[in-house]
Amino acid sequence: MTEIILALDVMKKDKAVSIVQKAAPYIDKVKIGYPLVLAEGLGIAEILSEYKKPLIADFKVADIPNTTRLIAEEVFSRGFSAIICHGFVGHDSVRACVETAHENMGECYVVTEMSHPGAVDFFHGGVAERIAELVCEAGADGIIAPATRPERTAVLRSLIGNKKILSPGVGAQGGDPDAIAGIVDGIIVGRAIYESSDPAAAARQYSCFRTGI
Ligand code: FNU
Repeated sequence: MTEIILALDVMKKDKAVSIVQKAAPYIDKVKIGYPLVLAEGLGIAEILSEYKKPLIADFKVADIPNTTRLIAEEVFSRGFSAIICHGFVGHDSVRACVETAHENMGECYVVTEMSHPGAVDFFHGGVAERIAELVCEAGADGIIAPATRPERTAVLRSLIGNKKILSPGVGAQGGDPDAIAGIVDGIIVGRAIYESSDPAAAARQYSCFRTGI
C-alpha cells in the first residue's frame, strides 16, 4: 500500500481547511510547508488536526544542530507527527532532528535528492547516495526521493532497505505515479489536487495506489 500525502501549499486558512475537508476520504496524511505556515502561522496545524490526518512539517530544516533541535521541538509541540530535514547539512544536524523527532514520538524524513530539474546540479555524482547512508547511520525514519526520477529513487531504495520513502513530483512536476508507487511508501501530491476544480475527485484518482488494486 502506498499512502497519499496531500501537499497543502495554499496561502489561506479557509482554502486549506476546505481542501482537506474535501480530499480527506482519499488521503492519508497532510504535508504543510513554508507557504501556508508563513501566511497563516503554525497554529494552522491545530486547526487542521480536527481532520485526524497526521501532519508532516516540510521545513526542509538545514541548520546547525542546536537550531535544528529548536525548530523540531516547536514543530512537535504543535501536533505534527513528522518533520522533513535536509541531509546535506551532515551527520550532527540530521541526528539532532532525528533525536528530537523520536523524543517526541515523531518521525524524521531526510531529503536525499530533490524532484525539480535543478536538483541534478548538486545531488547527483554521489551526494544523494552518501545522504542515504547517513540516513541509515542516523536512524532516520525515511527519505524524500523524487517521483520525477524513478530510476534514482530505485537506487536510493536499494541503499536504505525498508526505511520509508515519501516521493514528491507526481502530477504538476510530471512524475508518473504508476512508475513510482511500487518502490515508495507515500506519494506526495500538491497542485494536482489543490488546484483542481474538484479536489475530492482529483484525490480519488490516486486511491488505486492506496489499495494496491
Ligand atoms: P506539487 N517537495 C518537492 N520536491 O516537490 N518537499 C522535493 O524534492 C521535496 C519536496 C515538496 O508539485 C514541494 O515543496 F523535497 O504541487 C511541494 O510542497 O505536487 C510538494 O512537495 C510537491 O507539490
